[in-house]
Amino acid sequence: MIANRIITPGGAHPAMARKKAPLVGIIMGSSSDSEVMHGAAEMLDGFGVPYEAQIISAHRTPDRLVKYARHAEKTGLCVIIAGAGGAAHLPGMIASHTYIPVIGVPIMAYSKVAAKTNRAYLSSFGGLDSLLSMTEMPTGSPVACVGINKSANAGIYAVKILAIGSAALQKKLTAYKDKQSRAVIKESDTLYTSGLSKFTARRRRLKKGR
Ligand code: AIR
Repeated sequence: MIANRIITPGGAHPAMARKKAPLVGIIMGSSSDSEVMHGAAEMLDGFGVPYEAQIISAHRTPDRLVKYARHAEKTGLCVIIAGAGGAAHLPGMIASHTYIPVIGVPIMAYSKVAAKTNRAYLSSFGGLDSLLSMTEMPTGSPVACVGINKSANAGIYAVKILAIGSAALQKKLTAYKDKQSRAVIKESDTLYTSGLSKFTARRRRLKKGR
């Protein structure tokens, strides 16, 4: 059972009262997705939203997928972020098994091991296969979907869903947006004063130094 999702002016999400119990479930089809999916975790960390992460494959562990849906409802997860590459059925299948909203992260599958052995190491369709698997869900079983590898956006979107019931998260999201705007304006000021050539040269230098 999910605890009463009511607005608590000035307070945290009501479910947060459960001693940092996870509110978001991050799942991925393979350990090879973890690098990409880490972006969602970082975002949730930034907003102080507790989450849990697991590997569930719709094809390799189909029974576990059904069990996870039950587990998610029992734990009281409010949002599930599901990432998978290739024939990415994980978000859709989880969504079919639960009322919890699911945000899909299409992943451009990449294998370092395969790259070393010269086998094909990139998804033949550059992640589009995965994206379409998520967005083309049949009517009645929707999945929200972010761009290819854009797990950070999935994290922010999960926070936005949770913010419906949390004035504290609403405040944090507003501050996040303000910070973003200030950073862009600052960059634009620098560009304006230094000129495009100098600005670009400096940017290239900084990128190289990374
Ligand atoms: N995958 C795993 N089970 C079902 C699917 N669609 C996906 C993973 C990963 C890709 O297959 O989500 O993106 C390649 O997985 P691996 O384990 O071969 O690296």
